[in-house]
Amino acid sequence: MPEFFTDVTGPIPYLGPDSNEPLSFRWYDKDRVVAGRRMEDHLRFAVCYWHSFNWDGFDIFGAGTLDRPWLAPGLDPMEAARAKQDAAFEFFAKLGVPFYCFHDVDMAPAGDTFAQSTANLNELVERAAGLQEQTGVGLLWGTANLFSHPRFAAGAATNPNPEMFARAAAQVCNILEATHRLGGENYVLWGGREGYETLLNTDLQREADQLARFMHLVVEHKHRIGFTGAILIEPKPFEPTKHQYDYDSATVHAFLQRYDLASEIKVNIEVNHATLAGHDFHHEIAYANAAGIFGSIDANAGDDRLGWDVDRFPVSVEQMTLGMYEILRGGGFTTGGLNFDAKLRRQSIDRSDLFHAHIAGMDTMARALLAASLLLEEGELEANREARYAGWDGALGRDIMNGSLDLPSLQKWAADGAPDPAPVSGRQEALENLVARAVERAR
Ligand code: XUL
Ligand code: CO
Repeated sequence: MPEFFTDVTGPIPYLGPDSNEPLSFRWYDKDRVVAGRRMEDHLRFAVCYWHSFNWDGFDIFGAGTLDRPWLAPGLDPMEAARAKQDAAFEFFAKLGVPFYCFHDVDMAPAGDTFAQSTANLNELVERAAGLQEQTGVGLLWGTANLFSHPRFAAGAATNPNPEMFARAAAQVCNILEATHRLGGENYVLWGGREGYETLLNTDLQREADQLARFMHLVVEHKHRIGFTGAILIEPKPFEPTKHQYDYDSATVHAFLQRYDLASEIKVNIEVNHATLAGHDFHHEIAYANAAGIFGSIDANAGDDRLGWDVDRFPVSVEQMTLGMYEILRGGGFTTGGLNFDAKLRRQSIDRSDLFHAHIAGMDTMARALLAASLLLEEGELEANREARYAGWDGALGRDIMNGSLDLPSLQKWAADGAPDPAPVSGRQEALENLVARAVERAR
């Protein structure tokens, strides 16, 4: 196959923090053991097919700017898809990532009929299986695009027309089976248009029931075909719809409990979706861990002054340290990983820009891992947290929590002359200094 990224030999080497070589890792040293695990196994990086290979830089104001020859109009769609696949796997291998992620339509062109689309997908999935074997790159997750085609304008599972539901289910059946065929470690459901624009035409109750039915169908089929990966929902509060049903981790958790799905489905948390929901990234992880539904991460970044999904590559070590800290505190990834659901800026038109973007993201996450594991190892944050709640392990705390004290008993406790409880410092600034010191010292 002809090379596409001819300027880069790869695999990108680790040359250490003092390296001036732009095409090198300064922090991501995949075999280095951190907190008992190789960096590569901790971070489980994945490149996403859609932003990197299936997007030519178009936005709502203008046409594509990027050099993606397989997206040019008029090509034979299957030939173009093969060229795209070759360039994608060449990139994964040269970058040196263990995983990738894709939507059905990123890899395979839609045919004139559903049967033709299925045949296209199956052919390219077989080809991907061969490329995975050749390169050693695995599939972190597959997913269905149920939002781009005009038929899904009013939603897929939540569409007012059951025929659209059926069409979406058929599509998911194909790509779930393809994900299984490719040894995918997870299957992701992003409810792209599962939401509403106006309540004036929307039946909330029906749409929630439909969405749950859809999820149950996916879970049933996962077990039927013996797919052992995790099913993950990716929360997002809005965009494209005004109100998305899978708003954030807490909303998704409530939905899963309401429809008896909490033991079957977890969440794929995306940084920029968390911030759009008005949360910190690490809040979403901590919530998911506390609820037992943490799955995987879409690593990217928003922009402090822009209220939409800009999907930048992550470059803030501080922000990512707090996220990695919550991930490590929860025990680290099992089937999940860090998928760069991030895209180049429209002016980054050199082929090598895709390498620079991923190197920045991977080094940022590697530094964040080092800082987070230093914080955990030194243990001051956890010791502080434990000391702060120590009263709950004493007699009063235990009796409140085990139900042996009712309101009148607590009234009696206060009336019997218990001393007024004295507030203690929350020490926020001191703790923030601990984090800053770890970020500075982590090597
Ligand atoms: C959209 C988004 C998607 C999902 C997969 O905001 O994040 O790319 O990750 O459909
Ligand atoms: Co995403």
